[in-house]
Amino acid sequence: MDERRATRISKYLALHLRHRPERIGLTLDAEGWADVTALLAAAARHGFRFTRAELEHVVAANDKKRYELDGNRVRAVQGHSVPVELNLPPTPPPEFLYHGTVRRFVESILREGLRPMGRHDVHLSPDRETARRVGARRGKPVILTVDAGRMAADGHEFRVSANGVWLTGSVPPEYLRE
Ligand code: HQG
Repeated sequence: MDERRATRISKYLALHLRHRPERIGLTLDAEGWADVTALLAAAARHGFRFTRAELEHVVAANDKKRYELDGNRVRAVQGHSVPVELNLPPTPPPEFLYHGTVRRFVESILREGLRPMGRHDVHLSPDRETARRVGARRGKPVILTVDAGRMAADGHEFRVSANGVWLTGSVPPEYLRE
């Protein structure tokens, strides 16, 4: 498939499986799953037509494995702003995790900690290179180190999404350094 079309479908999925299912009259269940037949029909009704084969290709080839298919169901594995219960088990994190951001946010982050902003959880990366890419979406990246081991020892819960993103509710400033 043409890479531009794959990206277009992926962005369409992100919008409707993470943020605004109601925009096309789609319903997600409590765990974020949408019925594939219903999704394809809703998209077509709203002027964007793609096939099940194209959906399968996008899910399989997606650079960050953002989506998962299970029979006739599809969902985003993380990144939601709509309420979903992904039922990921609490998992002990590595000693350090990383957060990629940009300079203009750093002062506020070091003062008030990392907050989930529009999403359910703060997203953390397992390595500096991934964090650098996350930060680079917004400008010259700045990488913050999160003392995840100490957070966990102090009772904070961590989960890891199917595509390797570490999730936690918030990161207080005392666990953060540049
Ligand atoms: C910042 C992408 C000021 C935070 C990526 C970030 C990731 C604060 C922005 C995933 C703050 C939120 C998530 C505070 C946090 N003061 N700024 N107290 N706390 N921020 O997009 O981590 O392509 O919601 O630094 O690869 O950038 O969508 O989070 O800049 O995995 O699959 O507020 O999104 O994945 O932005 O990215 P986001 P993120 P996908």
